[in-house]
Amino acid sequence: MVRRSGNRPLPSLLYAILDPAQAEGRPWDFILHALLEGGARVIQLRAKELAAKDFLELATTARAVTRPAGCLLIVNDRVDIALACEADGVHLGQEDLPLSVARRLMGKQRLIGISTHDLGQAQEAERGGADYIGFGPVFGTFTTNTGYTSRGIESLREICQAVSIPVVAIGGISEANLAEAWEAGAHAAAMISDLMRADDDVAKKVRRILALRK
Ligand code: TZP
Ligand code: MG
Repeated sequence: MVRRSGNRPLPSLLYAILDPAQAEGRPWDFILHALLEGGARVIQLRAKELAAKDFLELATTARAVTRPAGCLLIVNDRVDIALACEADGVHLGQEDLPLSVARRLMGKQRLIGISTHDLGQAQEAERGGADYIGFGPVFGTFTTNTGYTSRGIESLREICQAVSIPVVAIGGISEANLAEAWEAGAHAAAMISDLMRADDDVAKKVRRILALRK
């Protein structure tokens, strides 16, 4: 496990989400290496369309390269796969395993992030012992149908003020607008499509993003 330091469970302003289904045919391992080369130090694996054994294979390969790079690996949705590949954490939505059950399975050392869409869910996740929350969709997104309208930057600001665990902004975040999310108080900004479908070099994109806040 990559150790986290003190009360900073997410050691990066960028929370990169690697989702092979959003990569428009680009090989996922190529994108993974580019993310690491660019300096991504938190990567979530999201693979809703993959069978468990294929997801595990992907996660195990990702673990082998993220560990030496000092990059946190978070598995989306699946506690079993997170444990099996020795990920640093799991990210759960409102319809996934309850936080209390996930904590029992994951233990105290591994991270648990919870997707939230309003103040009540954010506060509940914090009370329940989540290490961080995702909040969104902040902006419009075509990547997934969350069933929620865009929450906007002012709601993000409100959430960031209301909870003391890190907030990861998600939904329609791009290189062009992620500074707005940081400015609103988000600890990190999560990106799927803007990274997966980058026209230019993904490593260069990550470098440019991280340089925005140096
Ligand atoms: N949860 C809320 S919005 C979203 C998820 C998984 C999708 C984010 O994808 P993108 O491409 O960064 O808008
Ligand atoms: Mg989920």
